[in-house]
Amino acid sequence: PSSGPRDEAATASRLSHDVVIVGAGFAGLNLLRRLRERDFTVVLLEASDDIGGIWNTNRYPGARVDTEGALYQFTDKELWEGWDYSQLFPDSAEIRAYFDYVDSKLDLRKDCRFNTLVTAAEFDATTDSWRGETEAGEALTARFLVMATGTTVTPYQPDFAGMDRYRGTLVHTACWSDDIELADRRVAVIGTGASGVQIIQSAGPIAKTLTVFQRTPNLALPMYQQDFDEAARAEIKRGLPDRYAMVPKTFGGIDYQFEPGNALDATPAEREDLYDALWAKGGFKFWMGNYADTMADPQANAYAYEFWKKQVRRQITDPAKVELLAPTVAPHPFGAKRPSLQQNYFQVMCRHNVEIVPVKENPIQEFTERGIRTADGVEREFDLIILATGYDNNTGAMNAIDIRNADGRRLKDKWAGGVNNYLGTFTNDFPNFSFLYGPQSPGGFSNGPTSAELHGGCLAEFFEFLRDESISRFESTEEADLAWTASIEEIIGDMLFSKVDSWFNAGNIPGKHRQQLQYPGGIPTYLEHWAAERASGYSTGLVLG
Ligand code: N01
Repeated sequence: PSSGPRDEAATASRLSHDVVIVGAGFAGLNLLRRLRERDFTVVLLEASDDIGGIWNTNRYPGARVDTEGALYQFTDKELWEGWDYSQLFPDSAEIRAYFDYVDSKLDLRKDCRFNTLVTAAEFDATTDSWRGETEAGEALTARFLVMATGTTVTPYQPDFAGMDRYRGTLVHTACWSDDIELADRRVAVIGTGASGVQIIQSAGPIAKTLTVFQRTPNLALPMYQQDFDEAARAEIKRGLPDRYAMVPKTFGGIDYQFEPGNALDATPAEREDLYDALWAKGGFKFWMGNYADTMADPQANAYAYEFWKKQVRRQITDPAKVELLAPTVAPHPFGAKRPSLQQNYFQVMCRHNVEIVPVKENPIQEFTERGIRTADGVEREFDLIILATGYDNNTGAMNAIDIRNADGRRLKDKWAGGVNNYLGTFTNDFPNFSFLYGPQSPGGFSNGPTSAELHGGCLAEFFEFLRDESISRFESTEEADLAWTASIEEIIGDMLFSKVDSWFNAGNIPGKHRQQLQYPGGIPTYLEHWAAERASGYSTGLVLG
């Protein structure tokens, strides 16, 4: 509730902006655009030197998106009709070029401030506004603060013994710099998630030696990369309106659905036919286009794993690496960790200059001056060690900022024992504060640009409602936050995602409260929740004042 009568006009004139957005990726830029159209005064603060979010910072060799480029863009005709990606799965440089293109159309950079790290933000209950502080000591005030800080941003670096002793080059994939050479060097990669798979594909063919410290094999799926000529580009463009029309109707905000039937109800021949067809299509279709029970029923999931194993083992040319890369017994339910897309990963892993060290059986004991010693006592020497060890996903970027409510309570402390949000957007006790693509939103389970547009669209509409109704303050109720968390737990309880530690459930970070951090109900259901909230005048899970 509001703290009492106040002079709205006087308060507004004291605020530097209606809205401060933090983060210039798809989510932040989309919201900037949508709020500008509604005549809000908005500034977007970005820690790095340009727009593009993680695509501006992720520059390691091989970094590319694993959503088809056709869907990895904004969906309004004004933008897509003038843009073509050159490949089915564009690389990070081409996605940066896309952001340049968007800016050339929409002039977004003019409302962004780059190299502007937000270090703190505090809510002021007397003015119902936020005061943010930057690293340079600048203060900004706004009615509403929106974190569009991304979900895969804050690098996670395990605490290996002796790391500071190592004299070679040590780099996390998120911190890559262009002067790092792979060619003819003795390279180590720790981690085989999406980042690991991509950098291994780049390093293996050119490094002198490549040693991969693998804890869990990646159940990667075929990418089937394609280069597009002009005719292919034109054909893709013709299909875009229909594909975009599907996006809000699918679980992952993409252009295909899970197969309606269940694997358990299909005959072996029917299953094989569908698996063959999905495999041939490539991309995530074998995951998010598979039988509906694949992510829920252990037997259905086991069928999928057996097929995956059969396909992948055909690509493994070194018999000594078969069990390491495609084990007889599934390392975890297929798809419960986010699979990667691979182009020639298994071939690269089978090269003579590539060694796989299974660190579950033979853990990294310590870093030495020259390299890494494993528990078996063997020291391997490297010129370059690459940490592809992932991120403090979902909450890392927000927790890095000292965000406090009016009583001085820190968001980070509030979330330390578990995250409770409403709609993955609002959290009780933090008025006029919201976030996009973050914890308990469909973020990690959905296509990024889809989430940016649909989730961001809901938030922009909400802000417009507040302004139209002269409402200066909102927050979610504690009951709504708890109910949202409970609904997530209920849905995920029936799925296999919870059977393995991953960044979906914070299990990738030792000591982090383990909890499902993606909304697993799918985009259509998520949008229905927003629609219900809207229909109630935003009075179901929110308190307006
Ligand atoms: O991180 P990850 P990522 N000792 O957490 C291992 C997006 N993305 O950066 O599986 C040894 O998936 C860890 O092992 P385990 C995409 O959404 C997309 O690769 O925990 N190993 C795992 O192998 C993706 O899902 C693209 O047993 C350790 C790896 O490090 C998300 O970002 C490209 C370890 C971490 O994998 C994260 O991907 C890149 C330790 N102490 C990223 N600690 C696209 O293609 C961790 N590991 C779009």
